[in-house]
Amino acid sequence: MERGKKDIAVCFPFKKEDIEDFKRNVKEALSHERVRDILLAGHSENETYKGVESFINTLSDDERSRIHLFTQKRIGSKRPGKGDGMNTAIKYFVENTRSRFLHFYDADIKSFDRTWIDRVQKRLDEGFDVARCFFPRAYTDAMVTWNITRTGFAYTWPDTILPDIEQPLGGELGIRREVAEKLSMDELVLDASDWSIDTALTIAFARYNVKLYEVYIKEGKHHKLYGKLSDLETMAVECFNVIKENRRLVIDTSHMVYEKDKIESVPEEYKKRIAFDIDGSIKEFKSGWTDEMKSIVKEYLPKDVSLKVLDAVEDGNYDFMDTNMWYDVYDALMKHFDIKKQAWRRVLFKLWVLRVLNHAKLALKDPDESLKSLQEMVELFRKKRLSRV
Ligand code: GDX
Ligand code: MG
Repeated sequence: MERGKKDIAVCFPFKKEDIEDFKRNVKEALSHERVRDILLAGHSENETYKGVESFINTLSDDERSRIHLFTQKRIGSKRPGKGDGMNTAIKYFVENTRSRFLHFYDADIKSFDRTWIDRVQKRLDEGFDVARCFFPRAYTDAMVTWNITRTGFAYTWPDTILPDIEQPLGGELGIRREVAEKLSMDELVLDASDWSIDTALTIAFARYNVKLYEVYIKEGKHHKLYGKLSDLETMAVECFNVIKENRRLVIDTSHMVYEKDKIESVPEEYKKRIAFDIDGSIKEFKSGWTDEMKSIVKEYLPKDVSLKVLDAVEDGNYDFMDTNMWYDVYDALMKHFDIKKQAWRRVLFKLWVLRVLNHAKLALKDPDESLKSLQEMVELFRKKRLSRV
């Protein structure tokens, strides 16, 4: 660790958060001897923004002068969300600060402390261009990561390192100034104003062939929890769509340096924890089907899949949606999904719910086997796409 320098900017993008958690995280970052700038990129001048503004007014002159509080600009063309926040911060960093490194952490993390900055920065100091965190997660959690993103990367770019990235959606990462400069001019990234930003950044790092390190944060990311799977509907749809939109992009990572920490063992508590309400999700799956949604299922999914999905609407049986079936569904979604149509967005979400429920059943019965099945699913996607003519 280089001592005596203040050369890091830490950004917390935020929307509506518990102000006490947020304040504690800002204080942790401020207390780090190498942190020069704190960028607080708010969604709007809402209650959280006002709360953090009052908190800043209680700080010393030195601390106050290092904090930059602003609201996000309208940069991308998708839904105005976290991506506009991160992109506003990247541009702000490039244009208004002199720090050499930019770190991002979610504002709602309860387990964040200054050692996370050390652990990320250690790899940047070693010469990596990007260091991103990954965490132990419940075996029923990370369902967008596994069933949408890692599978999507394996489907679209099977011969790259992209499907191997542990947590390609993680919002905790550090980058060098040179990488930030490139990102601030990258159309694909700038357009990703919604939840697609994390995927867009991961794709950008692969395209730039950065030296990438994934840092394992063994104590885990404790943050505000989801209640129902429907809390993830927008995220699932937006994360899928950005892969579909960029499916023609040619990416070659054969010369890319990519290293990650080895995971020694996953704590038992993570294996059995259920990340969402199973019965509530079945009810949710069965409700709200319109004729248009049913027609989409009939018209665009392979016949054997569509019959089972339409039966499931009546009986809630999700046993068929295994990893093989999910490949056929994914293939159809990649060909036909249309984000502009509400019925399509709902169908994608419902199909994903069936996959998640199917996985959760296995996770409850045999956690280790269920994790293996997710890893095998990514390899299955990869193999099928590599062997296509
Ligand atoms: N400026 C801004 N604008 N910040 C936002 C917005 C927005 O519209 N929406 C969310 N945020 C902030 C939020 O306050 C928090 O600090 C961070 O972004 C993450 O949001 P949160 O609601 O805690 O998302 P969640 O579900 O925890 O997802 C995070 O982890 C996912 C993952 O690890 O898989 C988030 O970083 C996702 O991008 C990521 O996919
Ligand atoms: Mg969170």
